[in-house]
Amino acid sequence: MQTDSTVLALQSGDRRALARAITLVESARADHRVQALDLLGRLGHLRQALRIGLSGTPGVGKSTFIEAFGLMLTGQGLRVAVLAVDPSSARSGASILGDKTRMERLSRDPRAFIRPSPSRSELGGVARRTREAVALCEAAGFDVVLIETVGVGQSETVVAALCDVFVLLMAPAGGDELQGVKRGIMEMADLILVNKADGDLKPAAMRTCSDYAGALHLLRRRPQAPPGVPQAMTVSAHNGDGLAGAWAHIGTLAQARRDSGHWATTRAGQARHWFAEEVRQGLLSALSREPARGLMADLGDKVARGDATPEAAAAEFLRLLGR
Ligand SMILES: Nc1nc2c(ncn2[C@@H]2O[C@H](COP(=O)(O)OP(=O)(O)O)[C@@H](O)[C@H]2O)c(=O)[nH]1
Ligand SMILES: [Mg+2]
Repeated sequence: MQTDSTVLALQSGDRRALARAITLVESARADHRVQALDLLGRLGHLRQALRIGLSGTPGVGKSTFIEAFGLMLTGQGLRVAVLAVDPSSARSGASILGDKTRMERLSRDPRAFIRPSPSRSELGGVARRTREAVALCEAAGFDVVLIETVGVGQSETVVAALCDVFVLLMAPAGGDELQGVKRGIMEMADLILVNKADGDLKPAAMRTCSDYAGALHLLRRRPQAPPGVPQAMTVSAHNGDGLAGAWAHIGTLAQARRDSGHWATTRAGQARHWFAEEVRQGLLSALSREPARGLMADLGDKVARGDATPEAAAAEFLRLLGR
């Protein structure tokens, strides 16, 4: 891959160049990694997209919502990228296909770009590559990057570290189910959208929404939050009700955060987080390579023979490795 021409093609917004660049950063091959780092280093920080994290359990309507919301935005002339962080290693081909059919119109829209989750076993690995994909989408001039994740607890935390605004999508539910939402996830949400507020489900959606609004009220107020944040609203991905209101709310929040400096502080903190994460991962993978691996085996033998205590051998290992 020619990195110079790749950078130019990317910055001109070429979607095929973007897709190829994402494939490069997702590759586990060492030579690809070198090229990927070079490419990422050349992108610059001239462009910033609004990064929106979207989480919700399977079936709440994430794909349907992204299709409708994405089309609304592209209809306004905005360019929209959709990325997924899927913690399940074996995301079936059928499920990706299902998403593609739910996002059929958006995937054919020239202003949109949709990329399924990279197939990796551990969430951390997926998230690190997704972060790089976000940077590539920004360089390609996308105005909005939607980062979708299935709500399984841990993945929300990861997505929250990737986005500027975090949206939680919920389904209409009976009062009992409200208890099932983890407090930590509620605390991360900037906006709770109760989807499927249409037809027979509308009354239940409205009830659920006011339940969440009440629950949000009980959370301690976040020091940086502008008035009215977090908020619960009803939407319908099917008929489009509430989507414009949700977008307006997100826009107001993003602007308030830019004005207060919170936006820049958050991004700086996120950059620090991902740096530390890369270091941690780098150290871990160095353990499975030479010279660490051999040293570990030798010292392990010593410990097994009773010639050294585990703690003394570990200290020696770290001393030798640190040299
Ligand atoms: N009534 C209604 N059904 C919806 C709405 N959004 C999604 N659904 C349905 O909910 C089901 C799951 O939607 P999907 O987008 O695949 O959910 P995901 O698993 O969160 O991506 C599908 O049968 C959708 O047609 C909505 O706004 N109203
Ligand atoms: Mg889906």
